[in-house]
Amino acid sequence: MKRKKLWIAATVAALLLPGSANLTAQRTGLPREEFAARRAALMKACPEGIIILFGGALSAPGARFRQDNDFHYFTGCGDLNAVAALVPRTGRSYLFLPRQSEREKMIGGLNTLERGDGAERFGFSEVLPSDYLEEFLARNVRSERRVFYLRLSPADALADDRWESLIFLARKNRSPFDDQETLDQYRIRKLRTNYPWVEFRDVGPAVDRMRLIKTAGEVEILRRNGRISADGVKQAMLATRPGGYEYEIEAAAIGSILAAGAQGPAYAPIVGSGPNSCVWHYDENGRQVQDGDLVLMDFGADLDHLCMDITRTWPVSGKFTPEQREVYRVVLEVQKACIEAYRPGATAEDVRRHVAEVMKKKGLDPMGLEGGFGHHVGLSTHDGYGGAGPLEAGMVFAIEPGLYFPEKNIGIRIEDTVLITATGCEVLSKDVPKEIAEIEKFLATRKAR
Ligand SMILES: [Mn+2]
Repeated sequence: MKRKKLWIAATVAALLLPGSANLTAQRTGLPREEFAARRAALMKACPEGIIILFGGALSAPGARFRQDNDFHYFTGCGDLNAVAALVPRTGRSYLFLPRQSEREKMIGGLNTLERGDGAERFGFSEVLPSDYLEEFLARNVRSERRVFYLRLSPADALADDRWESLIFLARKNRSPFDDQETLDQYRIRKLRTNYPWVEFRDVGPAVDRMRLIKTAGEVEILRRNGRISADGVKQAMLATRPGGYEYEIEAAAIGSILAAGAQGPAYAPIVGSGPNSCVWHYDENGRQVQDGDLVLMDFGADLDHLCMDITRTWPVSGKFTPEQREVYRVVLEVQKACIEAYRPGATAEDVRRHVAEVMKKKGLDPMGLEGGFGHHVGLSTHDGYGGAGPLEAGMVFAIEPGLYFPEKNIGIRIEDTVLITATGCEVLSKDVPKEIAEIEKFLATRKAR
């Protein structure tokens, strides 16, 4: 009996020891100095009052918690129910977290408050319990200018940018019993009720401006993600066989990225065979794949909170039919011409013009396809405001032209994620075969099963 008690005590101690804190440790590829530098830059952009950033409060059922993108960007902290407060006048940053019960600590591990290493790990001036947050604001709002900077813009999500999230919210609200306010709306309303004389400003534009241009540290993670995700798509190609299922193709890619250290996919993987290749965001992935089908796979990993977005289309048989080949070639030439035109200073119109010139020179009918900007990629797969202004070095874009002919079961999309460099762009997802001959050669290496 005594022995058993000792064993339990030892187990509890092991769970509570600092050495076992990796139960809640965040795999972030960036050093604490980068998060501290981002906070300093945000305080420079929003120099008055108090900046308040809220972290995620709930984890999706059955899924690992993924921190709110904006919160992650400025803290690196992956704990639930966290709030950060930055005071630009003093340059100090504070992290607020709930105290945990012994039971919570045992089941889920310690949060940063209980571990007591918030300064060391994330560079915060102080880590304080959440029940002190109201008093903190009350105390500081007196000495600071009466301004609160917080996110008044919509929150983004793993796969959706701010404006897409807004659209999905509008769709949800169509149903009269699903139209409750969001957590952000509640937080804003509560702060406005408690501090009606304070001026509220949106921190969103400053945050987006920073997130748009990737740092050297982020570029390294994105390059690694490009390699990992490319390998995932290659494994999926090799797993493709007539009579197999779309989900087997998905499984090969997921297994590959997880084994390489990614946290998961950057969005619900799309594996559309035959008619499903024509549904842009098809993600049921349940159909049996037939000989003669095309498979369109849109896939990328989420690595250390940075996403990758790749699409390839390949023939199940290993050889494109002449009709598939003809459409493929058009999409490929448009995609390559886009990549050629992506460089600092280029506008969507510049890309469109270049694509039109290339197609004319090659004597190809673009079948209605035009070049232009895809979408930004970053902490969210669809990142930022979308491509309005000219390109700048450090931006990361997905280029994803596609042609869809449902009456022929031909849907072809080719997508790469590229980094804008000083002189052009670097294709982060270049390791997946893209030329017709390369694809056919690679598929020929599949093992017979
Ligand atoms: Mn995309």
